[in-house]
Amino acid sequence: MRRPAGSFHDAAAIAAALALAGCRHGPQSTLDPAGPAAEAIARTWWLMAGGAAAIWLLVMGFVVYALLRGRNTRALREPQRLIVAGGLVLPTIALVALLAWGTATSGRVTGLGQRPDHAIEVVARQWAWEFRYLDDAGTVLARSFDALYLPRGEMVEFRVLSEDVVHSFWIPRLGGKVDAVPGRVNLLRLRADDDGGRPLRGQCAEFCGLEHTRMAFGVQVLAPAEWRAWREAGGAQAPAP
Ligand SMILES: [Cu+2]
Repeated sequence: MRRPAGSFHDAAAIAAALALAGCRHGPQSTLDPAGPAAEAIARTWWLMAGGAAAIWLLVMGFVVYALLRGRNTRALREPQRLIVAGGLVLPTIALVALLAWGTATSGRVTGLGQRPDHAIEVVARQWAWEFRYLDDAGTVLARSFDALYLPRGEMVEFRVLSEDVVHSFWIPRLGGKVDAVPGRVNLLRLRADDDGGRPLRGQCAEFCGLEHTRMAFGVQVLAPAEWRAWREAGGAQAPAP
């Protein structure tokens, strides 16, 4: 027997599932960062969630106060003060603080100004990912398809391009996303530090056609020496992520 949709039980079950999913940390959880860029994003997320919760509690406090005033409908002595403080000053402070934080964090998220140790060319096409592992001269040493191999603790520059439509390269546990645009090379620098022994997964984050949903790839983080040996061998005996 199905309960009618929208019942309290359904809502409670959905809330519990969401809460559990948040704790369990899937392979694409932005709240389970495995590198500096993702850490900066997660910290911003918690900051915004905390700030939003504080503002919500403040407003709810006012609501409860207003309800408890009961029949005492005496007008505020200076209502303009509340409007100026709550409608102008508070949002201005909150938004300026957020802008400053976001600006200070953006370098960490994009890896701008950081010296990359390696370069990997990311080629997106309907509906697969190709990864080309380059040496310092730009020669392709190894390739992998729908599976990405990274050296732990080393900064990698991803040169992201597309062969057909716009895709988006995203490994939530490592950092932000960057679009793969035909005719352009977009750069993103990411480092995989500690994956905590939990799997990482990347996903195309831009609807790119009917098979878009299957455009995902596993990410395997290897010890640097192991990764180098794998790359030097042409990526032949690739351990499956
Ligand atoms: Cu795609």
